[in-house]
Amino acid sequence: MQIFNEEIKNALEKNLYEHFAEFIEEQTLPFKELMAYYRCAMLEVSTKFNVLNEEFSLQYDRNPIEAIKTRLKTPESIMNKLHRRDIEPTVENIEKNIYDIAGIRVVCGFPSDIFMLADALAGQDDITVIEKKDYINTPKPNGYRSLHLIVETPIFLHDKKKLMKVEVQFRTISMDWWASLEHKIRYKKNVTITDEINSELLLCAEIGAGLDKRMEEIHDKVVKMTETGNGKDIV
Ligand code: 0O2
Repeated sequence: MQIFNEEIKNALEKNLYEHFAEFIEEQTLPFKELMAYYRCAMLEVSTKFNVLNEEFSLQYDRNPIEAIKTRLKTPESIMNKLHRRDIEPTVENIEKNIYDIAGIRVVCGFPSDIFMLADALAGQDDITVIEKKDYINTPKPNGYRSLHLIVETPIFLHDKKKLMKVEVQFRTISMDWWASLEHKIRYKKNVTITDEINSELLLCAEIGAGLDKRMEEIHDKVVKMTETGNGKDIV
């Protein structure tokens, strides 16, 4: 009986491994291809921001963008997201259900630059905005601020055009600084984040938002002074 059970177990395991090997073989190439498409889409959109920054630099002598960061979601993170949503892990399902595989973070000097750049991107005739989450006018309860857009952009392959989704997160320097540190603090292993820590994080986010507002007001004042010629010597 024992030997019989062992045999069944071995057969089942063999079957499982064979299935797994088949799955990897079938999905690896299409998965790599899909990730390459997302990488191209990410390049397309980040080039658009570089062009906008260059244009502003030439026309208005200023750069609204402080930094552009790009990242492709890792296979592990994609699998976790599918698992969380109870979606079968196939390449088709990844493309159909996950919108933030290609991610671009645009870090700006002032909050108004964020909305100006988002409008400039949305206005381009090859871009379609699929989703918009404005966590600047309506911050998350924990204090998180950013403007998130999911856009669709075409990539041109040798024989076809493919529409790919890209997530763009727009933040000011202070929003980016807060989000990076909050993420580090919140995801420390084996630590429970208390209400007190949450309140402190929220307070820091609010201080950051206050500073953004004041810096923007100072900037506006200086721009007005230069426009009227009033502040030549002061600026
Ligand atoms: P990663 O590695 O940064 O991409 P969804 O992605 O739509 O299923 P959700 O929460 O509705 O889930 O999306 P949302 O609100 O658009 O936020 C997604 C991303 O925004 C996160 O990506 C973070 O990058 C950022 N984000 C959102 N909320 C917070 C926050 O409270 N703190 C920080 N630091 N970042 C936040 P991922 O998927 O978490 O990871």
